[in-house]
Amino acid sequence: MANRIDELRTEEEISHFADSLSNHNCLFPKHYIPGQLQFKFLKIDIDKNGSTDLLVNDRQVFAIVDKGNDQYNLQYIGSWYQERRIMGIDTSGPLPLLFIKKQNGYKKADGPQFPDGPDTITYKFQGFIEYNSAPSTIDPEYIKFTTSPCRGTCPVFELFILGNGKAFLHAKGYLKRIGQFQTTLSTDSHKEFINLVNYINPNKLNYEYRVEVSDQQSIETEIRLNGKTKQVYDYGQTGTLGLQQLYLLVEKLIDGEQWQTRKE
Ligand SMILES: [Ca+2]
Repeated sequence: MANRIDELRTEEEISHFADSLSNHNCLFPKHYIPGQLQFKFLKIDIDKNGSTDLLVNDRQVFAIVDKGNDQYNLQYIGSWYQERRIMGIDTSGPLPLLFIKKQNGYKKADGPQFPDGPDTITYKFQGFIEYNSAPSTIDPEYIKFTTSPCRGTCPVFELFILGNGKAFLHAKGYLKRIGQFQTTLSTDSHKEFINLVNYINPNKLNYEYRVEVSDQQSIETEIRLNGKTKQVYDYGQTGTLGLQQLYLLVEKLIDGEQWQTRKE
């Protein structure tokens, strides 16, 4: 069935549609090309669910994904600090693969230009993620997340999740509940969590990621999986697309699970 993306024809129509989905007011660099809006875009079914989605490969690289019921998600590939560029697309497999170049560091005119080299990503777990052709299905023994305070209102917490789905939360600041809590993750949440942890392939991650900009929050992730412990320090919380997905899931678990106050 046709959707609103099928109806988009021109750059102007796409930019208006994207702006209506975004709080950003600088999605397109209008001031770089006065009076003329030009960017590369592609209509593609990025999640292979039968409905057309849109990829835009410009100063901001993003997709607009049809979520059904006339709802659309704007999904950035990269961030303001870490630019990506789509270099090619392979649609021969079950899900399209995007070949990208990524930049590491703060985006500025005299900054580094894509020193990190190529990567392959796909759309999975409701977002973009580094492609893993053979994810394992091992239950992690535990995972621990620790966030640092920041100058603003970043949530400060320690979250400890055991392989059996039991979770312990020490909520320290800027969360709707403060204190010590525990829960057992719902079956769906637990399964989603384990699938994502396996998909990001923790042992292949760097020990440290860092954005070159001040006043960001850091998060430390410690994963015990398949007899190995991996620690990842991520200043700026944009280390990889997979880690970003994991942090979003952590946010969802803290907000959405039924937490009970923990008695000492
Ligand atoms: Ca689709």
